[in-house]
Amino acid sequence: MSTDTTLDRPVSTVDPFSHEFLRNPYPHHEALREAGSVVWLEQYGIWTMARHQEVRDALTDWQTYCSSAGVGLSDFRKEPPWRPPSIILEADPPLHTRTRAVLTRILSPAAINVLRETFAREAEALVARVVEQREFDGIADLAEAYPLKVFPDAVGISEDGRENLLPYGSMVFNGFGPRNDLFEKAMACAGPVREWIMSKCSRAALAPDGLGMQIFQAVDSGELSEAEAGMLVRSFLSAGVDTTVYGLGNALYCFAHYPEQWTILRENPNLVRGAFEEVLRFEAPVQTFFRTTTRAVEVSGVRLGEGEKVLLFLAAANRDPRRWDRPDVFDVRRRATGHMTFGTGIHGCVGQAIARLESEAILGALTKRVASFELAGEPKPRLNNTLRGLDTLPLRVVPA
Ligand code: OVM
Repeated sequence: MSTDTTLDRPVSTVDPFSHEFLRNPYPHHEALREAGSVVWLEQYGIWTMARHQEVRDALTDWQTYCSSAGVGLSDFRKEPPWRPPSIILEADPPLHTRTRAVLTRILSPAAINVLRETFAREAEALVARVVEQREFDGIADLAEAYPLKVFPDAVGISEDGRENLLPYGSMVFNGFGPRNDLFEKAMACAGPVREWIMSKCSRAALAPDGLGMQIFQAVDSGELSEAEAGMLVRSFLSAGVDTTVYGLGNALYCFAHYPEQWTILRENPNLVRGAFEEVLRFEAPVQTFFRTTTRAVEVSGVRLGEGEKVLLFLAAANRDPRRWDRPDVFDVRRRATGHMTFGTGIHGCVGQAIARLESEAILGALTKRVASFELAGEPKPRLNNTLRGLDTLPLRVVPA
């Protein structure tokens, strides 16, 4: 009898970053949930949690499950990060507390509501255009086109070079996984893309009335250094585009796939907010994040050592039958809040008011103009180490 040997621990040989897993993660999520509260992934020598309670508990306990060693597979204490760490995502208190306070203020629901009219107008115009076409690509023409217009406008970024935003997001979100083929491919054009991104993060590059310049106003009030402000603009450009592109794309996919749910939404437009939460639960655009243990900790009788990586399966928690009734049913009427797609705790998505605003604008405009969606071709997945979504979604709409 000893306390320093590994107790019986559930083990899996699955590779959560293989193409096979990413193409259809759901059977693997179930297997990981059923294997136990915490499961050892042999291929990577890391832990994973896939049940709702355990994912939630780990996200809430930032003292034990830290972010400053990186929220991807790579441990920043053992290998150099591929880019300077984010001072909000990849930080712990007290640094995180200070940077988070600034973004919490700038991105508060009340502050973001100021954007509502502009976001609604842009959504109406774009939706009118694609509905006119009858057939379009739900990804390029809507899920990408909309955030790529309204978000950089809101941040206060110039028009030129915005085509760098998606390649940068691909680098960032593939970068949370292993150094596999997906990461290598995303990094192919890394040099010029990073240069463009960093050039847009300075005070001089930002419009005077945007969200970016509001970060620099926190320098003037003594909350941040000039360099920190630039790094938080980088966080906007890293976290604010792909997440919403994949979220909107997944929403379109769900309604093309479950037309009766679109009918329910059209008949009850007040369900739009809840419907988007259900999309986030059911097809989570952000599937996973990692934490690193700061001490040895016991989880349901299994001992995790200090300095170990833990892969938190947000998307598996979202379909845990211990938490949800009929978890594999897409139901816009359900109470989907409590899903883990925005995370929870001190690192819970600080931009969620913008994500919700974009989805309300687009789904609201679509409910007025689209009677139904049909697939005009086979949707193609866009595989990513962290994100789940589509490369193309050929749609045909029946106008209202
Ligand atoms: C950041 C960052 C990057 C990617 C995602 C994210 C979901 C944050 O650079 O701070 O939050």
